[in-house]
Amino acid sequence: MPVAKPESSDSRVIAHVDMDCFYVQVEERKQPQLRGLPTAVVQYNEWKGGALIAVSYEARKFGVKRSMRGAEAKEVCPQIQLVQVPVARGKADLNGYRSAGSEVVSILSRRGRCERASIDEVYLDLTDAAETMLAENPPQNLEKIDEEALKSHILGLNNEDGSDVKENVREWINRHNADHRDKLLACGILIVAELRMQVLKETEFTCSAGIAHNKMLAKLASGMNKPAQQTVVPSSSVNGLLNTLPIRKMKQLGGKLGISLQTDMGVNTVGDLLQFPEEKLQERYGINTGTWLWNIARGISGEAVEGRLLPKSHGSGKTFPGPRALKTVPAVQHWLNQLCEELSERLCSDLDQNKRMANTLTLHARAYKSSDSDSQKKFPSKSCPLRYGTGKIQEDAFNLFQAGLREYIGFYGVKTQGSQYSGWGITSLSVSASKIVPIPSGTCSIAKYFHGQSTPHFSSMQSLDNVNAEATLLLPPGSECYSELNSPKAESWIEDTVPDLDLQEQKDLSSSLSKTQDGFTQDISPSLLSGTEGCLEQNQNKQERYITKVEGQFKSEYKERKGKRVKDKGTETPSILELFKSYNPYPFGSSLSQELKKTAQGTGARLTIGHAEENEVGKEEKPMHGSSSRDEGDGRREVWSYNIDEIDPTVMDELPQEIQDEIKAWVQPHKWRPNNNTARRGCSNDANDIILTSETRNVLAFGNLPDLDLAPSSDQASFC
Ligand code: DCP
Repeated sequence: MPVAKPESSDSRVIAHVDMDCFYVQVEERKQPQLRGLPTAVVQYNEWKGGALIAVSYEARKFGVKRSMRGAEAKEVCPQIQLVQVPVARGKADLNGYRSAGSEVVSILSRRGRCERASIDEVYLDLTDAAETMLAENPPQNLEKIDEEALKSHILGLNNEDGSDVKENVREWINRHNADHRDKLLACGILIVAELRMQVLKETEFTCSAGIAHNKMLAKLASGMNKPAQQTVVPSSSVNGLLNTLPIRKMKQLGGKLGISLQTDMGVNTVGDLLQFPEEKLQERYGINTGTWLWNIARGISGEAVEGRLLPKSHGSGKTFPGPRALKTVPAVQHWLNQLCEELSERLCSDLDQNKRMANTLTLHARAYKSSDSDSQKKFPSKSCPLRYGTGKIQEDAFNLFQAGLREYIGFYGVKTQGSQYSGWGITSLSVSASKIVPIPSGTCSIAKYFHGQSTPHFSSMQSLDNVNAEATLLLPPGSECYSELNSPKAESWIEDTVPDLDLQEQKDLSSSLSKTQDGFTQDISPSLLSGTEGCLEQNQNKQERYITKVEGQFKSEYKERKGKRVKDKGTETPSILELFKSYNPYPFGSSLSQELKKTAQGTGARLTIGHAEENEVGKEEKPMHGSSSRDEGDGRREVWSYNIDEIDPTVMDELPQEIQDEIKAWVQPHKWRPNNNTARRGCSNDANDIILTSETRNVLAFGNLPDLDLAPSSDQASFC
């Protein structure tokens, strides 16, 4: 339910910027010969010419609409140019559009707080910039006003008497007797016009904008005059705008609340709400929602522009309508693997570029049962803590799917394995990564981390226990527990996810899915998933430690995925990578390693450090088919498995001297082994492998993690 937020200030200047026929513009930039022609971007499935997802304004003049398929569009506009959306992994690849959106965001954010609301929409809080302009160079003093600003549409400005529209706008901007709020909006007009011109110059994209005192009004205005125009909502025009506006057009009123207002209260336009006292609305919809409704009827909304240039979540999804529904587990697993691979790539680049990590993996699906009395039953969304690495994400997502399917079909009544049709079908699948947080700056460097510790001590059994217990904390979200879904313990790590999308997001999501009912694929834009809540409210400190721990591993994976070899930087301190490549990790000579080995065997936690060529690393990335566990046939489950290139090269130098010495002593003989450039993953008895406990893993890759409030280590046995 929406919550009322009082206006933080009655003099804000907020803009909502929306790109015009965005995907078409991105394609036109790639193929300039398309400019000026009626063009549409179509989905990947070519059936009947593919579903249209973006239509140029030239094509719209012929009556081409997004709801059409290519063949239909050709009927109304034979000369239409149909461009297929880029494809990767058998589905639409939106990366080009995402980065084009980022180009725009980086320009718009130059003048104020900027919130990326979707792949092609941005909110800006320009209050400070407007106040500064008003103080230093007020619009009433301007002799020359930019042409783009003069083309603005100012709601309520009377243009019907045959007067020069641009002249009217100029007068409005230049007014000396305007109140403070209108003067600020006048500044907003100039700033937004300038920004839009900047976007055009630097990206070749046009956009439209709404300028008002709050987000709600700015959003309503931005679509009123498209393409390449801006619309302004002075406070005096708010009632006029809202009075006749259909209630369902308001953000958050597209769903159940809007329906209830229409059917229960007879409210069809926002203006209709004005007749109800606040108390009456509160009585019917609760205090908060009642007040929110009372406010929006008057154009009041205190929602702040969040300073967020990056998406709140990442998602990858695909629909399988009609006969394309997925009807076997292997078919689902195949597509899940594709979606997870894409998700993982995006998580990698987010980490690399923005130093952010996601904490929750969620699987959503839509399904049907062929013989079903309970056809309303929804496929339950499931979440678990997110483990980085494509293989792990694939494995976890598959297990979430299996857990969801068991619940959907009935625990005993379903065969979830094998390729036989079992009476169900999946019509859409998506995976998302949410709860994205910046890596805490203070824990980015292990050296800094150690400096923060009072007793960095690793060799006592006590610290081993701690670390093993930490391993227990980290393991269940991943492989172990999911391999035994029947185990209550295992299932306890998979949480039902009730997507906490706001109503608009739900609407967007459902419309984005339903829009492609007859299409083939539909990618879910990041913003659509932004409200997804995960399951595990981990203590923040634990999360931060977890983040710190996986960062090193993940950075390496990212480098590998990009095909880069980590190179020794000559005169710089030797990297741990090079160290491990030069030494043979066998036999286990030191007391530490023996102790660690013993502990590892006892707990099932082990780390395989080998000498991996890039293609060997690639093996790690291959989708896991069949069993979701990683039993290696020797009764021990592979828990921590790292290839040598997965070790953060900077880590060694940051370790306490005692650990450095011990590790060096322990790996020393390896350098004399022949053939030390290859390693076989998962063969613990192979001489090229090193078996380590989670402590050494932690020490090598991330630093020790003392003082954790952890499950007793005995839990680990039950997982393994
Ligand atoms: N999009 C999509 N599938 C949909 C709707 C939209 O893939 N069902 C993509 C293509 C659009 C982009 O999202 O170009 C932005 O969507 P908008 O709704 O903002 O529409 P456009 O930008 O295409 O046009 P407009 O100028 O009307 O905003």
